[in-house]
Amino acid sequence: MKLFCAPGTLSLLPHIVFLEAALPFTAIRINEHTKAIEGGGDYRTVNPLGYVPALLLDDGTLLTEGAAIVQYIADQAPSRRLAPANGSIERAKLQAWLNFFSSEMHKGAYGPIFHKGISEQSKEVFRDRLRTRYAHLDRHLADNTYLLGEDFTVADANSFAVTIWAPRVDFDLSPYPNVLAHHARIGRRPTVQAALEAEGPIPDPGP
Ligand SMILES: N[C@@H](CCC(=O)N[C@@H](CS)C(=O)NCC(=O)O)C(=O)O
Repeated sequence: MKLFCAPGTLSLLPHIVFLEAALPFTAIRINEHTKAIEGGGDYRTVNPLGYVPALLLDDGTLLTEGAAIVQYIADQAPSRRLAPANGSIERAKLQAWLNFFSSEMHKGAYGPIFHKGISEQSKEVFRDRLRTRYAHLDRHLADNTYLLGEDFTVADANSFAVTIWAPRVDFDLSPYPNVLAHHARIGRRPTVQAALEAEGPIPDPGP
């Protein structure tokens, strides 16, 4: 399996999950801005949408969307217990968190703040949105070590992969101590450290 990545992006999420699952994969770096594939080629011939992450399966199937990719990886390594069983209410709760990070946090807030064409005034609207979403996450983490309770799942990796963007958009996480503690807890996992190192430094300009 080939995982298309770019430093500083959501590809960190499946990268962590692959290492947690202990499954073999090849990481292929792309330039997020030019869409050049390291080693040659244009990424848009792989994923016409041009964004990462994307997972190319050995049979040629291309899977996009971080939330779908990490559930697929988790299901390939059930003994690692990275996602509850399909069809269970716990799995639906996991999907609710993955969707929360994708729609409410990533596309609904972080993405617009990163966008260079957006005014500072508009960015503040999206920082406000982050405030309500992080307040919700903070309340949940007051009573839960991990998002689904006592066990690490792909949802915790998703929280880490988006929350790491906070300093880059000048978003202050200090009002959310439970989020900060959870972020630090996930960041101490050897797989997370290894994924960060493998993804490499964020080029200038960042995403
Ligand atoms: N819906 C996608 C969004 C992925 C996404 O927005 N990736 C960003 C990096 S975090 C990207 O590659 N942006 C470049 C582009 O859209 O051209 C997912 O959840 O996986």
